[in-house]
Amino acid sequence: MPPPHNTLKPHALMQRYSLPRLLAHARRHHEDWQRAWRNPAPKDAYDTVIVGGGGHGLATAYYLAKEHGVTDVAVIERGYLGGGNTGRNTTIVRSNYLRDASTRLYDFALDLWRDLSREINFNVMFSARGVLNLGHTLQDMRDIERRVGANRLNGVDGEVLTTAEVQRLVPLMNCSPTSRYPVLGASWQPRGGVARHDAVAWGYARAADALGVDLLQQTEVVGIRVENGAVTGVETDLGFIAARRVACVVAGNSGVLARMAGLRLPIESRPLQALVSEPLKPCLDPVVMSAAVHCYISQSAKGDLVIGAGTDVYNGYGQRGSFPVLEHAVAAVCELFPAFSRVRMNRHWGGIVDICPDACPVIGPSPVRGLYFNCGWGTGGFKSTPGSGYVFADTIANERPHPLAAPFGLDRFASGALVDEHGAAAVAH
Ligand code: FAD
Ligand code: PYC
Repeated sequence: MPPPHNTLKPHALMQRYSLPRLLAHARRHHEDWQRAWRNPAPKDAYDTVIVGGGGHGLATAYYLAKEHGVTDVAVIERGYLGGGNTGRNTTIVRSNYLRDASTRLYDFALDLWRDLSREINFNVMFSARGVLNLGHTLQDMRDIERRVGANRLNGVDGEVLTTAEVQRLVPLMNCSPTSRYPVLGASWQPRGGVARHDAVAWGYARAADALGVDLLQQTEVVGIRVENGAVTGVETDLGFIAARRVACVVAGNSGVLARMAGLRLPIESRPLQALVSEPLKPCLDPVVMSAAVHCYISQSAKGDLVIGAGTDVYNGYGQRGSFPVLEHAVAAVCELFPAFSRVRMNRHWGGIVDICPDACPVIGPSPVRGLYFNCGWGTGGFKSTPGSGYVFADTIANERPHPLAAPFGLDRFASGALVDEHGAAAVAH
């Protein structure tokens, strides 16, 4: 362990933590760890196959087993669990959407977040530190008032704050009336916050495994077999796995999976980037989002600033984004928080987000019998992980849409009953 205040000189620190000593330490203290989940060989057939081992796929598997007793389930993940958008997002959780259908869905998820650590016996570090959505123009403020009003009608917490109230919550923010886009106020959702994203994947994985779900990592689905209009299983790089039901939960790869079954989804896949700074002492308590200056920022429990950007303007499947988008987000952070201009950035990365024309998800059956899709969460699906898994599991088990999922079927793109949430998505795309 390091001495309490690191009083050692750099060369003494180097000696104390030299590579051989670190390796010896690792050997001594990392022995006999139990596996968090089994590493089973794939069976020839399952009742239900879930493609995609992100938070949504794992949560779906957990609730299928826990709530519906469906345990003959495999989650097939081509990489490692949580290695997609689940482990790449900026961890913001809130439910302040505009439309009734989406507000209810996200608020159902928010309720599940509050007890999730206990539910799955894994600390997901949900921290309800509150979420601010800043307004910089009169139109922003009108939209904020409308959205907070709509939230309250749905029983969702929300307040409209003045500039002075925002400044009290975030003393470091530049709220000067002479700034380029002055902060005129904000919406404030106190129950919103952040959670530790990879813990969510690990927690659901361990809990699902304990209920008998097979987690098959490093296994890629390369085809979907359909006979007489019904799904019969998936082709993987390890061979065919039969299944009565197949649920695709693959975020930015949803279009690719749909094509394997001869379907086209109204989804575009785009890179979305984020970055983290070096750790700082606590200086930013709530989550701050600005759709106008355009950045979102929070401080993690470890102290680093977690910063997000807009999507790239082109479609793509690379888990990296373009430099101008990143530069724009960092410029926005410096504009809102001049003190952060001296903070060094440690890492940045990208994920592939799946965006529907109305910025809302697809949860439900497809025209192929037994084939389900949960996708289109775009830039905002982390917050819904528990709720999405819960309602999707219910939809699959009962072979009809859960009432909260019903407005989010694929049929809305034919009927025209879209649920436009571009404003509340709060991320430029
Ligand atoms: P993923 O976690 O992407 O899981 C899908 C999995 O499917 C992947 O692991 C992938 O490897 C696997 N897969 C794909 N194809 C195959 C195949 N053929 N065979 C087998 N497996 C396959 N949302 C918020 O609510 N708040 C935020 O602050 C936020 N910030 C974000 C910031 C960034 C930079 C990004 C990229 C996203 C952000 N999001 C946010 C969105 C959120 O991360 C996603 O909506 C959510 O995590 C999607 O979860 P998922 O389980 O559906 O997808
Ligand atoms: O949906 O709240 C959100 C969000 C924040 C950052 C990316 N998405």
